[in-house]
Amino acid sequence: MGDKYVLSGAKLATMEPGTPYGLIEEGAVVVGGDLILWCGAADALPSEFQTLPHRDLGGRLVTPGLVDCHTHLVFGGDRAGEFEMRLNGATYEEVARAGGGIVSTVTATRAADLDALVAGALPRLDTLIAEGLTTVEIKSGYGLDRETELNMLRAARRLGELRDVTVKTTFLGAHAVPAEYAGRADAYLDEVCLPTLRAAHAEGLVDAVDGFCEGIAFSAAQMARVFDLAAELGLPVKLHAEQLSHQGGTKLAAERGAISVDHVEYATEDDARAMAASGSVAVLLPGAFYTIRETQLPPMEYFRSHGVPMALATDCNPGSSPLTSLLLTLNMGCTLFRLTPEEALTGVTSHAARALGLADRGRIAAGLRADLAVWDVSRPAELAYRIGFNPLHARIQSGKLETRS
Ligand code: DI6
Ligand code: FE
Repeated sequence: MGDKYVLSGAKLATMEPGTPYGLIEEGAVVVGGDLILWCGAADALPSEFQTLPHRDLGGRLVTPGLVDCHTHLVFGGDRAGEFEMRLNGATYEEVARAGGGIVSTVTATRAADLDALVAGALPRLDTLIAEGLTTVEIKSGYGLDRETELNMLRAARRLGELRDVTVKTTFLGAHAVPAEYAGRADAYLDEVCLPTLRAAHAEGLVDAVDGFCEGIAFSAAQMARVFDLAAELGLPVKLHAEQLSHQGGTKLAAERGAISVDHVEYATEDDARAMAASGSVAVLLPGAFYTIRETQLPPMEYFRSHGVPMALATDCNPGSSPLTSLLLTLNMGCTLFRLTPEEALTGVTSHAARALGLADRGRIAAGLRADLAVWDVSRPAELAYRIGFNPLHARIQSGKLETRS
């Protein structure tokens, strides 16, 4: 077991249900190795911990370390040219149909080797970490051939070795149909996507399986085939569903017990019911909503009334969401989707952890991982309120405290 110490002089947003933010005004946290041993009101600190070294946080706010539960952090190239096209009037779908969009990033990603993919993603990861990130999900899906899909996942694993952060990998071979299989999506699944999923799983590269269920990508029936293999391999599933239109992906994902269903702007009340029944988290991605100038809001009221947990994530990707800030994501979740600041913070902590199937983080409680963020703010709402301001004071990953320089 590593260092044992007490964080004192802390205002704790534990994110434990029951009270707003699970707030403890004058709190303390006992860290032992990579775990939280105790947390609560400072005046209730058990005597056995009182002689440990104390780090006084001077009344700063402590939250769980932030979790970005939906990113495409690894890719080659960029799409600034496409950004310009859209501003000249083209829609996201038109750009995709004209051979741009996801497929153009595929070309750049195939041209990059493993080192180049890692080097390209590191500054994006470091930007997220500088805002208190402790766990991040990273998807494949810009290779769409065996070797490049495997390389993207290897790059994601390598990123987790290079930085003090937990990386969860997701296989997204069913992200788009590559040009060489245009009009032959099923053949792409049979000949490339499914065999590559088997190979990636055999190499220990896959923590979950995702897909893009959309008119410009894969149908629900095609996604069902990918999910069949995920089930055979014992891998959890999630889905990009109802982002641009209603395709029935949410129903399928819920039937398959998906850990999350993501985007969901066009989801219906029936979809919300199905997600509540399956315990799937709705992952809302305001960065993509903003970038493609979407106007259809996700059905937050149905998620609330049916008890579907809502997470927020960056969806960091070169096309629809070139966003590397979870703090800005909090602000966008509130301003664009009218989430409360508490819902937003829950969305990047406990609900984001749940969207990744991780029960050991996302809240501040004894027995959970000591992944924490310390902020120079006086109340939690300030994290969502400010735009373009980073108040991170320190990040604690697996019990190791790094003060921001
Ligand atoms: N939905 C998205 O918003 C991203 N992928 C997806 O399935 C877009 C990816 C891209 O445009 O590169
Ligand atoms: Fe995405």
